Amino acid sequence: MTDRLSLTTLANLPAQVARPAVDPREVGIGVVHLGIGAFHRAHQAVYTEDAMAAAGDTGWGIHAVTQRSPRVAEQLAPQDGLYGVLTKGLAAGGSPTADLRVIGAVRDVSFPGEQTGAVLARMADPGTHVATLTVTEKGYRRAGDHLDLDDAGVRADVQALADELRTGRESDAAAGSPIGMLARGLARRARRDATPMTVVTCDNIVQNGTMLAGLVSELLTASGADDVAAWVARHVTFPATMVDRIVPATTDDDRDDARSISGVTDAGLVVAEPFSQWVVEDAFAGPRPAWERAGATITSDVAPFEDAKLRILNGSHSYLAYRGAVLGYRTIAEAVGDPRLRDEVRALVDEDVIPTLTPPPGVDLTDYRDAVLGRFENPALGHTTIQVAMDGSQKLPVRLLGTARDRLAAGSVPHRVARAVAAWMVFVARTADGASGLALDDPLAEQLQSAAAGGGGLVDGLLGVAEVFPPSLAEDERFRSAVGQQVAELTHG
Ligand code: CS2
Repeated sequence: MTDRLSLTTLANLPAQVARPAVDPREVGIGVVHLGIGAFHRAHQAVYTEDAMAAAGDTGWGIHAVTQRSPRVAEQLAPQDGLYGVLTKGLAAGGSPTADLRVIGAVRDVSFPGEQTGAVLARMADPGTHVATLTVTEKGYRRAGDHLDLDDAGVRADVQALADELRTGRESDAAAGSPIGMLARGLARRARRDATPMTVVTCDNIVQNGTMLAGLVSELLTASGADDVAAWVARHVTFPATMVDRIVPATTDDDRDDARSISGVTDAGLVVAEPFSQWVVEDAFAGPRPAWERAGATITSDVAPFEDAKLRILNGSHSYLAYRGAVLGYRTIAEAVGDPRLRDEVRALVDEDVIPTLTPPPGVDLTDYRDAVLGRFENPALGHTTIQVAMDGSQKLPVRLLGTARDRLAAGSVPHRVARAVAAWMVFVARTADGASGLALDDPLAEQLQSAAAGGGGLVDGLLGVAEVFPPSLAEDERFRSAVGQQVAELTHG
């Protein structure tokens, strides 16, 4: 049996494994992170560790919180919070490269089920200055543009906060939602030292900062905590961000690869591409890690970066995922390797997406498109089409429908976006057929499948799902007929 990665075994790792950039034993906690999935471990945690090293300031360790299961907490606890990032790329000659680096920035991990009290205490601690979030699109529990106050988890958090107000006693009842955890933590902070705080959402959502500020305020108001909502409005900021790094689900093969490099077992390993980018709005309420020293861009206007990334990268990713999965491609690299799909995705970007964008400073959008497609080609990543296809009901509006809306407003019919939407519809229909081997992993799966199979037909059925298609788009005849035409082509063409 091999040893487990830990502070004890760290010293014995072979030289080619990069050690934490700062000594984990010297790191104090300054950040709370909600949603410790693979993406956080390969992205913000790396920037934060590098920032601590560059600035010589070890006060920004991370107290991370899992979402629904204690799994990551159980993986990292025996490893003293350490885990590896296995970066898989290609050398100049085309041979695969795999670099392993151990990250030590995560100093504590809690599972909200039992440890809500510890997380709320951390959020209220005046030594904590920043909260970050990666909870995925569906983690925000939205209904349209608002917080879904009918969601059971959100209701539990509203109740917990309302009880605190009524009884005057702090409640450590298990958090039912990330927004609830955040709002309850901010309420506790407001009542204790009232030190300002910055809350940084790192999910792929349009105007993510403003969106999150709105949801927190709605939860506080629904709980009757208007005074806290007023304090948050004055003392808590919610910068917008653009985050980018391709981080596929870790497989057993990846863990074997890492073990053969390091000689130790790492249950918390994550895999990533070499590329990484983070753009954060310069809107901080107090001290923060020197993320710009680690390569992040801190800027007054994130929108052009965010729009380009969501519409070009994520829009193309979803396109390749739905088209690719239906055509039997297992990975994104295989899908983009099909010249027909590659041409289609380029046409989507050139004909529909780029005309809606303002280039970020210093960025040529055609070069950006090519760089993105080059990243998708990375064969070592093994990023599956089915992983990217997940949660389409949450992703489509962000990645594709804004482009459609802008094109229609400019008087053009977005045929290429219509084809992407059609690809999703065909994918949804296929998942109902047990023989296809495709499953629909989506919070609205049942609703989508019954809409797809309803008497009105696939296109009308799915366009009628208001959680995905706003009425202004669903009722636009130009869009409806473009989608209908594309579904026909993809089904019979
Ligand atoms: C992907 C993204 O899973 C998906 O839907 O499109 O997670 C993508 O890999 C990242 O946004 C890249 O930054």
